[in-house]
Parts: sequence; C-alpha cells; structure tokens
Amino acid sequence: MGVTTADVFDRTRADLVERKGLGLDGGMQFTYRNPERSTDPGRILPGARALVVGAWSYRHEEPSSGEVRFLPTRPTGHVARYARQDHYASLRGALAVIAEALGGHGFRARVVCDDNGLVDRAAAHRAGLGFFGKNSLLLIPGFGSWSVLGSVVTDAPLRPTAPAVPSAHGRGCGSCSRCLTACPTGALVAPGVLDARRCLAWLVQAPGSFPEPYRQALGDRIYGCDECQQVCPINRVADRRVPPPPPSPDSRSRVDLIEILESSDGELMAAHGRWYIAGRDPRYLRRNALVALGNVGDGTDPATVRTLRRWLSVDDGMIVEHARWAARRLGRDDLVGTDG
Ligand code: B12
Ligand code: SF4
Ligand code: SF4
Repeated sequence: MGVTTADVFDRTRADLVERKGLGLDGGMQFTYRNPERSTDPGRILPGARALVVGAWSYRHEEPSSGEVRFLPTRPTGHVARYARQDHYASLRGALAVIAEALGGHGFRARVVCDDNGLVDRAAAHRAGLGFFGKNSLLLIPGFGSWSVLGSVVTDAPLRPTAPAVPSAHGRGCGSCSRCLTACPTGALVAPGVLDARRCLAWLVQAPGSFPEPYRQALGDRIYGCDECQQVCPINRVADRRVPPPPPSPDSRSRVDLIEILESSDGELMAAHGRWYIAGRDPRYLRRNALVALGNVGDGTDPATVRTLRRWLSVDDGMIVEHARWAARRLGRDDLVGTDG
C-alpha cells in the first residue's frame, strides 16, 4: 500500500491523448474514453485530497502439467494468471475495509479498481508502490509485476508515501529489453508503449473478427496474455527470493476448448462471465476458442471435426469465418467446401 495526493495525473493524461491520437488505443474505451476524467481523482470524489493505493498479488505457482481433469487428447486453452480467480474482488474487499475505516473517522471515501474512472498504474506509481517496466506494467520491488491495483479516493488529508524509485520511468529495467523482443506480436512498440491493435490481451477482448495476421501468434491462449511478464527477470528473481504459494484449488489455468465450443450461451457466461468479453457476447469466447483450436487441435480427432462441422454451418458469418480458418489450419480444407 501507498498514499499519494489527489492531484491530476498530467503526464498520464498527455500519454493517453497522444496514444489515442496515434491510434495505439486500438478502439479501446476504458480509461481512453475520457482522459480528463480518468486522470482526475476529483471527478470520482469532489474535494478528494488523497489516494490510498493497494496492490494485490496474484503470484502463484504455475500448476504442473498434470491437470488431470482433462483427457490428454483434448485440446486446451491457456488462461492468463490474473484471470484465473477474481483477484479484483479480493482487492476491492480489502480497499473497502480502508474506505469504511476512513468513513468511521468522518471522511468520505470511494473505492476504484479496474474501472474506467482512474488510471490505476499512475496512482500506484505516484504512491511509490513501484516503477514502470518496459512492458508498461508496474513492477513492485521484491515482488515483480504479478499484481492488480486499485485505490481508495478520500477527502482525508493523508500524508503521501515516498516514491519507490525516485525518478520513475524505465529505471529498474536497466539494459534489459526481454519483454520487447518476447512479445509474440511486437505490440511493445517502444519501452513502456503498447500498441493495443497488436496486443493479444486486447485482441481476445475486442469485438469483431480476430485479426488474421495475429491468429497464429495467439497460440493456445483463450483469455489474456502473460508473455511479457513471464520472461521478466525481475519476476523470476522475486520467485526465487520468495517462492510463490501454490495455486488455489478453484483457479483454472486451462480450459477445455471443445467444451467451450459445445457450451450454450448461458453455460459460457455462467463459467466465464467474470472475464471482460466485448458486449458480454459469448460468441467472442467461441471465436477465441476456434482460433486456439486451429493452433493446437488435431484435424483427425473426431470431437474436433464434429465441433468444426457444427460451427462451419451456423448462420453467423464471423463465427463461420473463424471455423474455416481453424479447419484449414488443421489441414481440413475438405470440411470448408468450395465456396469458402
Ligand atoms: C486499457 C488496459 C489494458 C489494455 C492496454 C494496456 C496498456 N499498456 O495500456 C490491454 C487490454 C492491452 C491490457 C492488457 C493487460 N492488462 Co490491463 N488495463 C488497462 C486499464 C483499464 C487502463 C490502462 C491505461 O490507462 N493505459 C494507458 C497508458 C497511458 O498507461 P500505461 O500503459 O500504464 O502507460 C504508462 C507507461 O507507458 C509509462 N511510460 C510512459 N513513457 C514511458 C517510457 C518508459 C521507458 C517506461 C518504462 C514507461 C513509460 O507512463 C505511462 C502512464 O503515463 C487498466 C486499469 C485501469 N483502470 O487503470 C488495466 C491494467 C493496466 N491492466 C492490468 C493487467 C494485469 C493487464 C495484463 C497483465 C492482463 C493479461 N495478462 O492479459 C495485460 C498486460 C499487457 C501490458 N503489457 O500492459 C493491471 C496492471 C497491473 C500492473 N501490475 O501493472 C491494471 C492496472 C488493472 C488493475 N487494476 O490491476 N490492459
Ligand atoms: S500482453 Fe502479450 S501481446 Fe500484449 S504486449 Fe504483453 S506479450 Fe505482447
Ligand atoms: S523483461 Fe526486462 S525490460 Fe521488460 S519489464 Fe522486465 S526487466 Fe524491464
């Protein structure tokens, strides 16, 4: 935890406007929708004087490959670490305790965490929780980047904590640039600058067709992308220093792709509705599953062929197009027919 003032985040505002102007937002809304608002804590709570910023670690051991609940022949999709459990709910709960305590002292307080109201990383950075890595994530000294962030905005006159790294940007990475080269789509176009049009973490959430040039790069991912954190030596050193706890039993790092493709809308939303899915439209989960299936499936497997046949014949152009791509990628042009 750290504390900072409720001053406007000028630099972040300028970055948002500039990146939007360059098209790097890739049509995302979130904090980009209204930079004036998302960089001014006073818009969340008029009269705000301070932010109490919290980081909640989701650092856990990777489950061993023996996730026995899947048959070895079933193709599976990878879920990014932050999305395996509702870590935002845990952080919000913790911040709510602080907000309540401030309320008990007669102050007003509001919790913001991963909504469109505030750029959480800017708040965490200024509160001294860590520094920006070249992958644009906030790295916490000794813990690395596997954390989610949120704030309590309050009118209590709290004293700010000291910065973690006195003069900010880039320090801490030194000459390392592994995340820039490891990104499967080259989405980190400069240190600390992400082009959402190429970032797999955005493309799995974005509406519409999954851009063809990045489909192979998606690999087996179904939601989120961890590559630029996975390769980070600061995360590795943190893991060696304090080994991460085992994953909780209800956290799922993999999902069965055929099961996703055989589920009804209701079943999909019940299982994965916590994820950000454009328009809360389960078709986009099927779209992602088809691309992943095309990348890691087996064109001779009867269950895979059955599911491809099903989605090749629906009355939904977007889904049919992804099913065609998957069938071709699995060497099953014969399923596609001559007009595809
Ligand atoms: C939009 C968004 C996305 C977008 C765009 C991400 C981005 N880099 O902008 C997409 C969908 C791609 C995305 C992906 C992910 N996200 Co996201 N996302 C957000 C959201 C909603 C807003 C972020 C934002 O406003 N970005 C705008 C730009 C201007 O800010 P920035 O990227 O932080 O840029 C700073 C740096 O570039 C730095 N900077 C500027 N110049 C330079 C130069 C150098 C050399 C350096 C080093 C830095 C630097 O200053 C900028 C700020 O002024 C926040 C939640 C929130 N409300 O804040 C979560 C958030 C950033 N996401 C989060 C997470 C966990 C992820 C993923 C890891 C999820 C996943 N596994 O798939 C990936 C990581 C991808 C990545 N490399 O960033 C966490 C990050 C936690 C952390 N420790 O940093 C947040 C804070 C959510 C939360 N509340 O915890 N996300
Ligand atoms: S989340 Fe994945 S695609 Fe996006 S910048 Fe990081 S490595 Fe690249
Ligand atoms: S991989 Fe290297 S450059 Fe990227 S955030 Fe980690 S230390 Fe910084």
